[in-house]
Amino acid sequence: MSQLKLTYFNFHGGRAEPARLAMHIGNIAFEDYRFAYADFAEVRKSTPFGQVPTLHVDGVQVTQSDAITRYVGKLAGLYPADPLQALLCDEVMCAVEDANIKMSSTNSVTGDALKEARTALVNGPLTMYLRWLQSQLQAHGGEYFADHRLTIADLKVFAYVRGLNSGHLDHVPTDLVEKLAPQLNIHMQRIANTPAVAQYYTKFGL
Ligand SMILES: N[C@@H](CCC(=O)N[C@@H](CS)C(=O)NCC(=O)O)C(=O)O
Repeated sequence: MSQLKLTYFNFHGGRAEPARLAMHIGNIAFEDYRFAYADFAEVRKSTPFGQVPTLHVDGVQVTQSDAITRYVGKLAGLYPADPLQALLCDEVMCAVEDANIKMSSTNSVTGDALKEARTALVNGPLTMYLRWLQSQLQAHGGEYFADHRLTIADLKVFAYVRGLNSGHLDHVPTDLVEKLAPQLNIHMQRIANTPAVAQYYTKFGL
């Protein structure tokens, strides 16, 4: 088995959370290297794009969160073997990543401009993505996004919905998901209650 080291911020969310969860669920040993936000300026110097997460595989550094999640998802048995189910899984992950990028574009905005940008995001793209995700979930049986079982698409949406509900994103109402796409909260709870996921957060006292 390759030696794996995942580098990301020291919080339970964001772009590395699906990979962390996948490796925990799949019993894949890895170094979970977490750093404080204050250390980001230093850490980013060692990454090709000044971004995290990165994954070192036997010392070779790899970027791009979804590529990393897909790789560890395959190791963990959480990625569909069937090409069509893999396509559906990827589609959901890419849509969430597009939504992440739109949110990231507002991160450096402050004051009234932030309120305006986030409100426009909530009423436009976020509404669209959340409704679409809910419709995808329902179209594929209502429990999981692809393959009729837990895949990395579920882990990606789980981390995304938790982030939106968290109250850490200024001007994103914490009841947004509940109002627009309540099935996604039910899905989030289903994933949270999956024994390996529940055990993972218990380990951190959450
Ligand atoms: N496409 C990259 C984007 C990574 C990314 O934007 N990461 C954020 C943290 S979640 C970051 O490092 N931002 C700093 C920057 O882009 O300058 C991926 O999916 O890994």
